[in-house]
Amino acid sequence: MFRMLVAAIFVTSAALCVEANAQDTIPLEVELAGGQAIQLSLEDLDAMEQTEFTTTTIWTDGSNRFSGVSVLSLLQSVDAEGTTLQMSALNDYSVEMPLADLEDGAPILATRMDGETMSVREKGPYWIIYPFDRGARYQTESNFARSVWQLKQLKVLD
Ligand SMILES: Nc1nc2c(c(=O)[nH]1)N[C@H]1C(S)=C(S)[C@@H](COP(=O)(O)O)O[C@H]1N2
Ligand SMILES: [Mo]
Repeated sequence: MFRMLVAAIFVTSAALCVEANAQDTIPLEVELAGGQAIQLSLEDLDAMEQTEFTTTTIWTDGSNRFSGVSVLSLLQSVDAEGTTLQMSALNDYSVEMPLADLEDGAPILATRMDGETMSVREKGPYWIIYPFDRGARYQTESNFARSVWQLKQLKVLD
């Protein structure tokens, strides 16, 4: 009986460890217009040029520092060509935007808030964020709709 209990505790804690580490291992999928799909790990994203800004958002309290990769430079680094970017979340929320709307450093694919990775529960592991506090032109309904949290895939369409 005691041995079974110890075994049960061991199995349970092993399962919890897997869950705790899972956020770091959810890859971002980038699919190009030609159909090629690239999987980027957090490590891959960290190896790219980093962009950060501090802003308030309508979903968070106070100011937070968001850091990660500029969506424009991420797509340029994989030679993405097309007209439209489709961004899809783990919950199958999905939104499309013209590639031409991407600016240098806005939005970013945030990998961290205040230097910490975000769990799925905290809208992670990846969150599209605009520098909303930079000006009213960033605080638009379409930018809110493009602020996809729990981001799973970027897909470039022709
Ligand atoms: N993953 C995910 N991101 C999302 C959404 C969603 O349903 N799932 N809704 C979007 C839309 S349409 C808007 S307007 C805002 C909605 O934020 P709210 O639900 O806090 O109003 O987040 C955007 N990001
Ligand atoms: Mo929305």
